[in-house]
Formats: sequence, C-alpha cells, structure tokens
Amino acid sequence: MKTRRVTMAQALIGFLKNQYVERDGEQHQFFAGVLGIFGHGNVAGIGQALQQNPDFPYIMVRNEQAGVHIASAFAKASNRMRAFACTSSIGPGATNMVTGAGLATVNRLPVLLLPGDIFARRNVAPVLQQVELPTTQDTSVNDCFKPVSRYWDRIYRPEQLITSLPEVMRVLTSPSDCGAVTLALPQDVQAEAYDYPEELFRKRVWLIRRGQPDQVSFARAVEAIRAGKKPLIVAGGGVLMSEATAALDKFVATTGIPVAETQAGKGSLPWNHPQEVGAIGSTGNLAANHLAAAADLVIGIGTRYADFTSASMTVFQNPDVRFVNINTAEFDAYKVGAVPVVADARTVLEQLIAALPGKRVSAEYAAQINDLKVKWEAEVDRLFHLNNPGRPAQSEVIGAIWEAAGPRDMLLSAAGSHPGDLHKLWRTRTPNSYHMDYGFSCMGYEIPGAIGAKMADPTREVYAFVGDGTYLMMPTEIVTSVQEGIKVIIVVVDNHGYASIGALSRSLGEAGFGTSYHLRSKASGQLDGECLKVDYAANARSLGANALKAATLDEFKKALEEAKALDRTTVIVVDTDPSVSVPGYESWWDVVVAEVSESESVQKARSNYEVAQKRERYFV
Ligand SMILES: Cc1ncc(C[n+]2csc(CCOP(=O)(O)OP(=O)(O)O)c2C)c(N)n1
Ligand SMILES: [Mg+2]
Repeated sequence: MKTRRVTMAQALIGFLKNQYVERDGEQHQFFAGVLGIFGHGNVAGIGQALQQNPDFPYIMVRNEQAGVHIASAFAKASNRMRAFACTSSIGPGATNMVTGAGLATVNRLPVLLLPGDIFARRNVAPVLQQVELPTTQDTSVNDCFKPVSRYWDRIYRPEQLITSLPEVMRVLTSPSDCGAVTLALPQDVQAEAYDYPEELFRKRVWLIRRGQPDQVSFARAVEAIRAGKKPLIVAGGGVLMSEATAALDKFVATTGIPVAETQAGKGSLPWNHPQEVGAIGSTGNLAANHLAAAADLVIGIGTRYADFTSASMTVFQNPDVRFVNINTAEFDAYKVGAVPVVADARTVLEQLIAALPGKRVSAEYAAQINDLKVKWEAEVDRLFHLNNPGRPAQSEVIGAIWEAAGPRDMLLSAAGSHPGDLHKLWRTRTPNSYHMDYGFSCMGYEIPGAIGAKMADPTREVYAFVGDGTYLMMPTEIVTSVQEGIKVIIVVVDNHGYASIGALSRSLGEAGFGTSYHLRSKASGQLDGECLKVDYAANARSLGANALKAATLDEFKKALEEAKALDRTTVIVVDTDPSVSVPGYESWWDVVVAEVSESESVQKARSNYEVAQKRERYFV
C-alpha cells in the first residue's frame, strides 16, 4: 500500500481539500475552507496544516460561535452544496461553537466542527482550559457537542481519521441527516505523524441523492390529493434545499393548490404567483391562516411542523383534515399522522404532476384564494406606507428595504420582532433571497450570517436586518467583513431594547419587565430610570464599517442608496417607533402564563390563555 507520512491535522486538511459533491450532474468542491481562531489547542496541529496548504483558505474570525454562523449561512445559501469547517482551540474556544452547532443542526445545515481537545496522552493533565472531572478522564467539554451534532467522534489515534472521515462526509452530504458534525481533536494527536494510505487523499465525489418515493406511499398520497376539496401546501425549507421551486410552480399552476410558506420555505414561489398565499402560522397572514383553518388536506413539503408553523397546533381546524408529508427525513415525514412520502421534494413533485392529470381545485376555492390574496397584498401595501408621523414604523423600514433591493438581493435575519414582521411582509421575488434562521432564532446570527451568505453568492447585495439588542450581542464580525473585503449592508433598528420580548411580556401580563434599555433608577432600584443611549453608528465605525444614521423614513431611504453605492460593509442605524407594530392575524403561540400570581394582569392573561389553549389539536 502506498502511504504518505503526514500529521493527523495535515491528513485531515489533505482529505477535506479533495471532497466534492454532485447533484443533477453538477459538481462542486464541498469545502470552501476553514473558519476559526487559533489557540494552543489547534495552532500546532490544524494551524500548521493550514499554513502548509495555502490553496485551502483560512478565514480568521472574532468569535468561534460567529464562525459557525458564517459556515451555516454559507451552507444554507449554497443549498447545502458547499460547506465550511470550523477550527477552535480547546475549552472556551470549543464551547463557543456549541450554540452555532445547535443552529446548524436545527436548520439541517452541514457544518464541520473541529474543536481542539485535551491531551490524549494525559500525563501533563490538567492542561490549560481543561475542565477536570474527578469521575472520569474520558470526558472533556467537547462532549457538550453530542446533543447538537448529527455525528460526533474523538480522534485519539491518528489512524482513526481513516474510518471517521467517510462517516463525516456521509452525514454532511445526507439530505435528511445533515447538521453539525463534530470531530474532537486532542491537541497532541493533531501533531502526531502517521503513514496514511495514499487513497485517503484522492478526489472523491459524493452524490447528493434524489430519493425516489415508495410506490405504495406515493399511490396513497395521490389518492388523498385527488380527494382533497380544500387542499393547502405548506412549503418548508426542503423545497428550497431540493431546488424544487420550478417543479412546485408547475404543480400548483396546473392544480390551483395554494401554497403557504414557513419561515424556512419562504421564497418557494415568488410573492406575486397566483397560488402563493404567504406566511402561515403564528407569524402568518390572514390569507394563509384562513385557508389552513379550513383545509381538508395539508401537503407538507420539506417542513418539520415547528410550533410557529402550526401556530402551536391550532392553525389546522378542519375536523376532517388529513396530511400528506413529502420529506427526505423519515422523522418529519411521519409527523401529524400523515401519509408519509419519504423522498426528495423535486422528484415527488415532478411525479405528482404526471400522476394527477385533470386535478384542479374548484372555481369557488380558486376565487376564495384570489380574494384572500388581493386583500392581503392591500394590507402589506398599507403597512409599507403608513406615513407614521416622526420616526418610521418597522413595517415602513421593511418596505423601504424591499423597494431598494433588487430581485436577487437577500434579506437575512434571525431573532427579535423582525422575523415575524418579515415573514408576513417581505415580498420574496426569487428563491433564496429571503434567509431566516427561525429554527434556532439565534440573536447574533445576522451579521456573521450575512457574511456567509455573501460569500456563497457575491453577486447579491445582502441586507442583515438586526435589532439593537441583537447588534450588541455580536457586532464583532464586522471586523472580519472588512478584513476579507466582504461587503454587507447591516440595518440596525434602534427601538431601545428587546421590543419583541417586551410585547410578549405585556401579553402575559408582565408589563414588559426587564426588556427595555433604561438606567437603573436610584429611586426605585429598578431598570426604569432614564433612557439608556448607545451609539451604534460610532460602534460600527470603530470596527471599520461605514456608518449612517437615519431619523426619518426619507433619511433611511437615502442611506440605503448610499450604502448600495459603497463597497465596504455599511451599517445604517434607524430609530423606529416602538409603539407601532405589525398586528397578528388570527394566530397564536403557546407561551404558558403563570398559573398562580399576585398580579391581576397575570391572572387575566392566564384566563385568556386557558381559553386559547383549548384550540390546540392532536393529529395522530
Ligand atoms: C441568543 C439569544 N438569546 C435570547 C433570545 C431571546 N430573544 C428573542 S428576541 C429577543 C430580543 C431581541 O431584541 P432586538 O434585537 O433589539 O429586537 P427587537 O425585539 O427589539 O425587535 C430576545 C432576548 C434569543 N432569541 N437568542
Ligand atoms: Mg430592539
């Protein structure tokens, strides 16, 4: 056997460089490089190997969590055809990545995590940053990655790489099982040499399968769809990941079946497509939620039926509702008592077109869909142009970005009041131009996420929509964007605190306690003193970005045009009116109110809660 004597870290990088994926005859180099920060746990191993491989890019980040977010957004914006590996030192560098791993795994995004680990040799333990356990020497902080990884391994001996790496690739390229993959790399083993088989370094192409449906399940799905009088498609992220948007368009254009979208599935059809009825669920609109309430057949495509999609299991109210689920993941296909079609979305949609000739919704249903859609679009127009006196409302800010953005430009967000408003209001024009993490809804994803998305497709302008609270959690990758010359536009909505949680708190009878930015008052001892002022523009400027401030809607529109013309990351800070929010549209989200309390407002919220909760249903 021909061998190559290299260190474990050199072997790992040598392997990663040569992995490719293929789908529909197209090939891509899978790994775009490595993101991370060096410390003693990886500098001599992975760091040395990267230095020796200048053709495999290394990108320095400011926070390991942010590095994983960049990787997740990159993978999502590439429809999972490309990915990054993330390297960290041991201890805190590694645990910083755990949150990022949760986000990647919830959203089913391939990200390879390479945390450094404590010495396998053990004689010098405890090493710097090692959390010692008196009960075992076989555990390190890297065991924290287990519940947030789809595959986890620790490489105690250099030759273990040879059997671990194919498993890593199997999971990262699986359409159903992908997520974060963790290889914990003890720092001494990273630098150890071994005679690796030359075969390990050959170019290898992994086929991304388009799974075919089982014949019997497919026939049952066809039968259910044929019988459905008021069908509704719920399009989830799987539609986009499978690149099934054209097939979906064709299927619904011929059948007339309306399409509601989850956060991850938004953009499955363009906003002005006659069958597109927009956002469903807790952050849904009146058109989609009305149709869902009456639907006798729900066809879930690539959705995991998260609580925001199902409005905590209240959105489907027809007593006879049945479900057909098309999903690559068996786990999701079997949810809500559905007829499960475990297969690729595009493949199944193409076969459904052929299997359902003549299927067309009734003229009455078609008219209802059209009527609801026209009314909803009028509501969006109203919210985009409220003419709010003084500071703009958030919906006007969204409208202004939408008007400034080109059809392929991307809007990216994750947490705060924006995801709900954007789910309802953003008029997605092309697939993948709406990018939301609402699986983990992780404050701090937005700025690194925008960088990752921009790297995946530099021809798009990427707008990160960020709250003031979220900005403070993770502004630091602005530095990375400047260092790497990756321009993004960051819109910071300053509403002086956690407005979304403030509104939630008020709805639970808690008067917004602990959610707005006020100084601690000497008189009351509470956070109800003067308004806390933070200069976000000055902060952004100090990190190397251009920064613009807008006090009115007109100033904001001008700032957007200026930001578009600039070639460096630009932050626009806009003060909004927190008293004007986008309403809810017959939706609900189950957040349990205290069962007993001394507060009258909490007691009242509890009795409302008990009434509303009765609408929750089981589908078995
Ligand atoms: C990492 C993380 N911590 C806490 C939360 C809970 N949370 C959701 S939204 C939110 C407030 C966000 O504030 P901001 O970014 O200013 O947006 P706003 O609510 O004001 O629109 C919080 C604390 C979260 N989603 N992520
Ligand atoms: Mg805020």
